[in-house]
Amino acid sequence: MSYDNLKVETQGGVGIVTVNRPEARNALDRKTVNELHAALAQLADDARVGVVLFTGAGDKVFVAGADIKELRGRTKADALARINTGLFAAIDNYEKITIAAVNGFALGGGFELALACDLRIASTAARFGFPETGLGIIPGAGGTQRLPRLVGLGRAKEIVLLGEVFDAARAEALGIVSKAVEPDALMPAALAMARKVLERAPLASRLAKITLNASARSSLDTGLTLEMLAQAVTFESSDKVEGMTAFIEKRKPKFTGA
Ligand code: CO8
Repeated sequence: MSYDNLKVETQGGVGIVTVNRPEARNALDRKTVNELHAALAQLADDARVGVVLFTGAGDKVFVAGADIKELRGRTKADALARINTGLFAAIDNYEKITIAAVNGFALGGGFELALACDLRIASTAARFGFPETGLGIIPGAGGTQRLPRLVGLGRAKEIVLLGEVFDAARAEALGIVSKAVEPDALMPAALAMARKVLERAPLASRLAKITLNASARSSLDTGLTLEMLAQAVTFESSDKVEGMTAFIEKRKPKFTGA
């Protein structure tokens, strides 16, 4: 596959998707959104890939949100067609584990892209914020829903209603990112995070992601039932036998995902 606005590569079991529109500070226009869908499909089909990592090209910007020049002409029909929300729902529900390596400004839709990922790590150069209310819109691609689930309603209201841009240290203190590292250390640290995921049983990780996501979307009883059913699946898996046998035999497990 070839892309105009993305770089897509694989390293070990990690698919690395770099948003690359420097002239627009990596803003997400319709074409980039379509390319991100295509990249997700390509990496979903690649059996070698277990983790997909998103980052931005350059050292200043992760993703500067939606393309404002394009967004200005959008209508309610476009919003109802889920152009933006559909992408982040696809990432949230993606069958592989996702990591946002936030290398710079993550504003508006860029912040929402990071929020849709399973794990987030930032460079100390990263900056986060929702400028939307200053543009006459709301963070409407998950921002008003995923952020409060992560940081609580009070903090989310402060971030959305004041629209202030905040740094990586505050993002770390709020639990938005796991940690903030020096810019040069970001990709090595993000890849190390990916490798930790890859060492674990893929089916178990996938089922854990599904049940964790459900915790924010369903009642406790429904979530606990789903958890029980997911565990029933792991109990019948080869990876469960391998994981426990390896523990007893004092060796590293060799998981197959089955
Ligand atoms: N859209 C379109 N063009 C942009 C965007 C953007 N979001 N951000 C920057 N650009 C363009 C500028 O217009 C400028 O173009 P030109 O050279 O033709 O004048 C060029 O990039 C450089 O911009 P700056 O000079 O501002 O660059 P700086 O390095 O000084 O600043 C910033 C970088 C801080 C990122 C700054 O550009 C900025 O604040 N950008 C706007 C950020 C913003 O308001 N984002 C929110 C947009 S609304 C949104 O995201 C709704 C969410 C929808 C979900 C989308 C999911 C698919």
